[in-house]
Amino acid sequence: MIDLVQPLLNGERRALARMLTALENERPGYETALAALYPHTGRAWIVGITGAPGTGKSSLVSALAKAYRARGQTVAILAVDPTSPFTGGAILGDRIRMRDLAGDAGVFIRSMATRGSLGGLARATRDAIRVMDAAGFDRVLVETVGAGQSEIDIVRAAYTTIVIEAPGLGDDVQAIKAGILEIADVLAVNKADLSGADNTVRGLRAMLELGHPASRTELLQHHGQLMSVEPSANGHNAPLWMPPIVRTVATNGQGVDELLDAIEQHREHVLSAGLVELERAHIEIEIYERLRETLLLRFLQALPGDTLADMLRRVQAREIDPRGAVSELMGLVGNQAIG
Ligand SMILES: Nc1nc2c(ncn2[C@@H]2O[C@H](COP(=O)(O)OP(=O)(O)OP(=O)(O)O)[C@@H](O)[C@H]2O)c(=O)[nH]1
Ligand SMILES: [Mg+2]
Repeated sequence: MIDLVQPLLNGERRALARMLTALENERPGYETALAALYPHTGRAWIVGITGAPGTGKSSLVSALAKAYRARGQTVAILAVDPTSPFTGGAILGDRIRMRDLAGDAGVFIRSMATRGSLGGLARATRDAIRVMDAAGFDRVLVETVGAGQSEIDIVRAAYTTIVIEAPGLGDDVQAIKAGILEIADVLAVNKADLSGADNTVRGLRAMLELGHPASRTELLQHHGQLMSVEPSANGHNAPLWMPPIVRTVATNGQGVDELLDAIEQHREHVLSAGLVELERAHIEIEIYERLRETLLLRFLQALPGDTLADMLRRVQAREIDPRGAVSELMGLVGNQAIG
């Protein structure tokens, strides 16, 4: 695997593709190669695109990629599908949708489906983003479907998150999970050519005004304008970002330039408000997750035979309470599990 590192850094697509396959399949040696690539990461701007099935994520991602190419920037696209057990039909559809990007050396497209656990997918996604970053792409666009914890986990690796809504999916705006709205840096109302788009925009605006942190914080008079503020680490008050709502028609490109502008404005905002802090927060989350996983694994490996099964039975039989069970298990394994 390690021999893929240099060609990948030189921008060889085959090396990039092989590295992504290696990390997806956890092929021996992939971790060493990832570690060698890590110092070359931190340059790409990572954009997460999420939303309910069929809202037009893939169409919008390929339209965005085209718009970025028109501005001279290179783009890698990672389509993550937590619902599909293997690379199946949905991905084939995406291939067709993204066909007009084929043959452009400034665009790289890759899809990834669930292998084992969702946690495993989130980890593989992070790694794949890093590999694309190291390969030198200016922007990495990560598409993920759904509504729940899985895409929130995936989107945590992004610097700018776009949440896509569309009218006419029977998906009432009121039903949007507050959680998904809270992770949005930019809201796109796609399929703006369909009737009902105005309602979707209105609903989103109402929810934003009610629920967004930028509208909850104190409003200060600043340069003759009302804006909300948050204290930043350097002691200055940086303006809070209020997610803009952009109407798009992915199928004809309408609004796509505006969406791209909104992403770039958010990027400027993050760069001026402190990318260092955002990155530190991402790293902290990742390290905690990896530690938790590693420690748990070691602990379970250190437990003798059916101790755990036996303990579960005793808890169910009310012989011991769950807290007592954990404490007894800890006593059994002691420090050798984490040594
Ligand atoms: N009328 C209209 N149709 C659109 C628009 N954008 C996408 N579509 C259509 O909506 C359907 C779904 O588009 P996709 O881009 O596959 O949506 P997606 O969110 O990636 O779907 P999944 O990945 O399956 O969740 C396709 O038939 C598109 O042609 C739009 O702006 N207007
Ligand atoms: Mg899609």
